[in-house]
Amino acid sequence: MQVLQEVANAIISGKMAETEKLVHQALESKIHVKDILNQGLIAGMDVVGKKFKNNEFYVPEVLIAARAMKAGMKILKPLFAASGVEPIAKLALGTVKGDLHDIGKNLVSMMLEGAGFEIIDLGVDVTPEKFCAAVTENKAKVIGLSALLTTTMLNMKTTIEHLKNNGVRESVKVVIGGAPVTQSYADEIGADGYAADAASAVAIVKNLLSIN
Ligand code: B1M
Repeated sequence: MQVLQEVANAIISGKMAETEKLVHQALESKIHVKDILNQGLIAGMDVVGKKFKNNEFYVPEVLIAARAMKAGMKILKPLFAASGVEPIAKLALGTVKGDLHDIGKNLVSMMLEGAGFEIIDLGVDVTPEKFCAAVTENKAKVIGLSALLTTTMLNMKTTIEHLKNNGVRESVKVVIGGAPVTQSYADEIGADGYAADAASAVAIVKNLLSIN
């Protein structure tokens, strides 16, 4: 449908007011909320993720696109329950204990939200206990750990150990990322996945949850 392609294009070019106008237009045309979400907002963020991965887009373009996506989401969210739209899965994200860097984590959060996940953003300087509570209390299916310092990436290991010691490791997938983190570190500490950037994080989480 033409209007859904226009919603996606508005997101790709980061036009917030245009996105809002088109989402309202799509609703007035009686297009299903699910289609506006999947073929409009999510389709747009998908292209943004690919362009970011290919270095066609940089951080500012992604942030502007995410702002447009969030504006569209704000209109749709109150309609989700009545339309039977369920988030793909609940995911808790945070920057590990001792670490205050959150720009990358926020990008990952936006891309995952744009892909249809419900995000619990735990913020920065997140203790292993808080990550664990996101699983036991909020029933997160995935936890995402971000670290930007060689000193704090060690707290990824501590967090995984804490999950193990509290008997919840088997009930959650753990994905890690951040500039100093590597696949071999993920293997070493027993994480389920490692993502080098925000777009790969979406693909890796979907893969871990067997979502195509
Ligand atoms: Co800090 N800092 N910083 N810093 N900082 C770095 C990381 C550093 C490399 C700079 C340097 O020395 N060249 C260095 C770390 C050295 C090291 O450990 N090897 C450093 C240092 C030392 C420090 C302080 C210790 C400085 C000091 O006080 N002496 C201090 C530590 C504070 C603390 O955390 N306790 C500190 C503080 C700060 C600021 C507060 C000033 C600020 C953070 C602001 C904020 O985040 N709100 C800051 C910044 C901005 C940086 C640099 C310049 C930029 C980081 C960034 O945002 N990159 C950084 C140097 C650099 O990288 N050029 C530096 C952009 C962002 C989009 O990329 O975060 O890598 P990134 O995220 C990517 C991927 O890594 C991945 O996807 C993202 C998008 O593609 N990714 C994930 C990230 N998390 C993921 C999670 C996933 C999957 C993918 O799954 C869950």
